[in-house]
Amino acid sequence: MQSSPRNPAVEPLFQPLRVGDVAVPNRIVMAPLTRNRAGGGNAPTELMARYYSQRAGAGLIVAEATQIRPDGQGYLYTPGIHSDEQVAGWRRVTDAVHEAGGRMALQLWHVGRISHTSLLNGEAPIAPSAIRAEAKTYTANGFEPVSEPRALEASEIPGLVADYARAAERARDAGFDLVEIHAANGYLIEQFLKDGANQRTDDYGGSIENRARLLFEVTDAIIEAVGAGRVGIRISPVTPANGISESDPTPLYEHVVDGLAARGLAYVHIIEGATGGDREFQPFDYAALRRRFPGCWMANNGYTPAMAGEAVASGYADLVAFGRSFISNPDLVQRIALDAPMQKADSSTFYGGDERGYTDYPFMEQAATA
Ligand code: 8OZ
Repeated sequence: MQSSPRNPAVEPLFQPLRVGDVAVPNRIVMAPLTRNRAGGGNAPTELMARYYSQRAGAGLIVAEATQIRPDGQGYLYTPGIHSDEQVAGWRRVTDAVHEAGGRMALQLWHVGRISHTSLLNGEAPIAPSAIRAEAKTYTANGFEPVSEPRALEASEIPGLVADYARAAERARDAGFDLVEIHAANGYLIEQFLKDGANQRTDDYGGSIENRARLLFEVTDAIIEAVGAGRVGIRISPVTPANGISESDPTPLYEHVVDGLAARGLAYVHIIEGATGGDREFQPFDYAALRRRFPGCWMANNGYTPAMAGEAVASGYADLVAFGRSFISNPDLVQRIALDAPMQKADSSTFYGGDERGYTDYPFMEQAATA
């Protein structure tokens, strides 16, 4: 059935592909989605294993953003990948997804300045420069403005890079097929990249080469740990998410993508426009950027199945990531193949809570008999 979908416009999404070292049966990716349902010690739970295994029909699942170390956390109840308990929790998740026939990447995250002292034992968040973001985070007191960060010392950077590599090793030990470096949405790596957040005067600030230095040091350390064929990265050249800004994104991202191409990364995952919002937020030539990268190109942001089919047919994208529609349609791949109706996602249950709005969205057969 999946090899001959009812709607010819989505046929290109059902061609298998190699993504670095990993073979995927279709081009439909579950986007990383923060759901704030980790358990004690920020470890993944059985409920999370159920949620992800329900969605194993995806060509690839990119698990939610996961902090690489304690000061990488910016919101309550997000999972980590720095303790043995967290590795054991993720192992139950990847086992469940693999048993259900799926493949899974872990998104490696450090929030940088998008955090609050109450989540960091009273310490200030770290950032390239001591510039507070115009952004809110979610703490025990609800939504609160983020705290003023402190500028990371250059001497602290080797330890940070090593912690990214250690997290990648732990992800491999937890059974993930790939890791995805989170270099998007106004978090730490993007704070270094973009001039609205980086005013450093050392080797990590100023020129494009310097602002991209942390990204490449992290990428190289992770490649060393798990191999380039198991590493992807997420970027968002023009997003305003979490108060980030860049005065000249085109040359910055040409430099970034050229460096990623030279390193043979498995994939680049790109958010077009404003994250979760306007695709046309700011003009940017995504097709020109894509032509600089020979590996797999994963497109994201507001794609319909027909748009995704066209993006793959045209050669622009190899994979397309879907977010909201995967929340409310665990069998999204089958629904796309059958041109079946889509269920709408309830945004009131996106962040935090229990199984409601998480693992209780019906599959098609259930929906038909409900
Ligand atoms: C929504 C809420 C909290 C975090 C991202 C990790 O934007 C996130 C995130 C999304 O990349």
